[in-house]
Amino acid sequence: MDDLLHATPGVMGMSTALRHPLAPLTADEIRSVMALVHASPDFGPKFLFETIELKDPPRAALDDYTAGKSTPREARVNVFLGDAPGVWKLSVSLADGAIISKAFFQTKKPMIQLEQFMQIEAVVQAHPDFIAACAKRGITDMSMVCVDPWSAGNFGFAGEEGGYLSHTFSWLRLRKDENFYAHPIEGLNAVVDIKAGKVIRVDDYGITPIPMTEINYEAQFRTEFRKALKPLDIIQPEGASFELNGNAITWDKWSMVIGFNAREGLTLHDIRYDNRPIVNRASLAEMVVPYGVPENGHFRKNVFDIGEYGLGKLTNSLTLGCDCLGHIAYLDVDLNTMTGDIFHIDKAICIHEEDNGILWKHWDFRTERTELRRGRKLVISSIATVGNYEYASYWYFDQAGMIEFEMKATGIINTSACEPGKPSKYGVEVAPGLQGHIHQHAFCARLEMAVDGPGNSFVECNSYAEEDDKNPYGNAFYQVETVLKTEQAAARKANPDSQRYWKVINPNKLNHVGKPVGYKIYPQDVLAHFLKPNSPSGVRSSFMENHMWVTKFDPEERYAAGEFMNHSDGSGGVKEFAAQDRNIENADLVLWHVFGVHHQPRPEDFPVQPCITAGFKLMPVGFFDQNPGNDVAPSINKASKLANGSSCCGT
Ligand SMILES: [Cu+2]
Repeated sequence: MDDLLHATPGVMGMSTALRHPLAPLTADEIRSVMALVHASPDFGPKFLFETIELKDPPRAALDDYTAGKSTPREARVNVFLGDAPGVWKLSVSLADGAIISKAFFQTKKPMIQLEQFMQIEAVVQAHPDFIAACAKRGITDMSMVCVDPWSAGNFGFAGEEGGYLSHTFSWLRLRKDENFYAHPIEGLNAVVDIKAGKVIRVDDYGITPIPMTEINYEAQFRTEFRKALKPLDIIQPEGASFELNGNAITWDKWSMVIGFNAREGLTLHDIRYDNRPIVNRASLAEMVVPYGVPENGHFRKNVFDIGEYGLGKLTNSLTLGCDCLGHIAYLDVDLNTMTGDIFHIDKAICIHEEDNGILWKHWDFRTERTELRRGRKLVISSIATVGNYEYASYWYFDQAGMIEFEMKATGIINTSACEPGKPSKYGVEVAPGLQGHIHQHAFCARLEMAVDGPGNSFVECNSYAEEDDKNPYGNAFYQVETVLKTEQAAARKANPDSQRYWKVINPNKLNHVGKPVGYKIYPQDVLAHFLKPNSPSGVRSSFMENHMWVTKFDPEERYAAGEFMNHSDGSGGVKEFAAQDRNIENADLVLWHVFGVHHQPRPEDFPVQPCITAGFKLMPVGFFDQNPGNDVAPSINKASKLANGSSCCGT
């Protein structure tokens, strides 16, 4: 390869012998990548790091690992300069200590980095026009002005061409630790050139009084609490039932490998039940939060929290007994800082078991015999904070072959000010003079399917009422299954009128009634799409135009809204992938499921929002010959007690 850059002393000979080929890069591996780039004559120490992540190895690496052979590790690396445009995309061989490919994208912009958040606030606080606009609103202490670094989108405004920008919104904190989101500084935005470290424009849309009533959520501001409930302890006297070997986990009949990267956060790999593969790789690959407000600067709020910031880099360090209850295993993660240090997140991924109610039950009314199995689930989770919101991702695995993803959105709604009693048409007054705007949280899960191995097909299932001439009693309805054979045919919306759902089958593996084994996905939390397709935000959010996309697996087709999302023009996303219209019958498939929360804020969402949820389930359909939970052993939980104090079962 022409542009192969040869090894730099000190980064060769890395041991990869014991590392699972799908486990994330170690701190040492990330350090080696950074040293290699900084020592390279083609790059050098002034280069900044956007992301450094494992490049997923080919599937054969798993066989090598099983056979005890190490796998050469590769990293995907995006770098940029602080004083010039563009992003360089590199592949780095960790085994050889060499950059093995590089490509330069002059017009692309790196993601906004966590380290830049406070720099953006500082330059806005110090700008004379912004200070003057604050003074007009009665604000004199600029240290109390909180400036949130929103992404700027791609609106083509004069002066913004080609920039690496933030479009900011501001709030006023009245005293230390007080909830500043109760005091929006309405109608005042700044456009910041992040690399130049300067404000290029202050937009003042006019004054709306700042609501000054304190509405806090921190315990320190509350003098009274409701009577606490009695303790609820999760007791596992023999410990947890899962086994972790590095990032590989086994629990009950499940096995998988837990991954993590700066952009998607938590990823799961090689998900198997009873050693039968189901999903090769599962992640939340993109999300966007479109706000429905044309007023003031709010029309620009259309933020891609994964593609523009990265949920991984914004992941919380979790607290035992708070975020996670019971017998908890944590995984730490290591990422890169922009300038070349390790960014370590302690306790970033939480692994534990939860009681899952009853798995199944039947009482035979003739024999009066009852048979019941209690269910349990494995939970793998992480939580990211993106400005005002928290996104808590939970993957659940039950004992009957079901995989579930649940997103819990919490944190603080994005607020603006209004005249008391007169909220905007596009908002809801959650407190006098304080409103939350209508918006959605649209997520796109990317699922590399491998139902019972390679060679899968995509099937749509619709139910219909029978035609009148075949329906003498008017009760008849039936399901029609249709294999959708191309990417364009498989770009689909949900349809509650036909109870539409989809399944991924393996036509090469038949169950005991001669049908292909499969897994189904029911679109339970779909969103209507309100953005005009050719509008500045609509063109960038085109993945929302369908609830399901299916593409032929290509390891380079990774992100639903495109690879370089910040200031993107809408190109390079799943809509383009599917436009290739490849054949997807008996192929390696990727499902892109779009789901989310339609959020008209409530007064109850302030000052901090109780979790609202959206998700999906992958459920076996003919994958097993019968209920796979039949072999769960009967059990009685001896720690359970009657509420009056006596123990269960008369003992
Ligand atoms: Cu919301």
